[in-house]
Amino acid sequence: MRVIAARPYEFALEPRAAALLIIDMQRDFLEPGGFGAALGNDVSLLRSAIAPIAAVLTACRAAGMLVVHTREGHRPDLSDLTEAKHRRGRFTARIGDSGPMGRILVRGEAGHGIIAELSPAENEPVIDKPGKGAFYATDLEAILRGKGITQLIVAGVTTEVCVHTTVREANDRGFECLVLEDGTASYFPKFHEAALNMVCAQDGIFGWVAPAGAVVAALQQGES
Ligand code: TIU
Repeated sequence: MRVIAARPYEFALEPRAAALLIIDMQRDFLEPGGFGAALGNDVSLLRSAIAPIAAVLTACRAAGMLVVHTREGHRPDLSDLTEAKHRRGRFTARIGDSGPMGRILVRGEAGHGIIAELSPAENEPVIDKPGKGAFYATDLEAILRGKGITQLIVAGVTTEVCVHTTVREANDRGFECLVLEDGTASYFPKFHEAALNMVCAQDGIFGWVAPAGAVVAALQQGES
């Protein structure tokens, strides 16, 4: 067991029963010309999460922990895209339209890929999800249960959208979640802060919040 200094109190990490879950660190959200930009956002705001996630990723791999990556996106024929999601917004570029990184939020296109800095290793599952939550319409839960996972260290983007939805889904499924405060990011810094506070308020109503450095430090300690 490793003790991580966290809010609202220490998190008792059991590395063999824990996975690092990295949400949607895709070019479509972090680079110009993708889905995030099409929604009118300044995509550079998300880059602060990259280095903290990379540090935790290295530490989790060294500890032999399961690492799971997710990607939000749709089939090329858009058959898994709801009409409501497709229609929403008043922007010129929509999901499935062509942009500088290929068709927006479509599987197999350049923009759908995970950024080079956080490339999945060959043995790390990559979950393609059509929704905001990583459990909705995916086999994530089966994979986690099959490997005896009960704890999740959650990172990625954006804090109040796909990270939060996933943490809420995970919480109701009985997983203990620790969210990385610097390994998550939002196009809206105030939402980022509020979303993290919502996780750990009420003595941890959805889980715990900690900086990447606290996770790395705990993983580098010996067993206790
Ligand atoms: N728009 C926004 O903040 N997020 C998303 O659409 N998807 C994810 O958070 N991955």
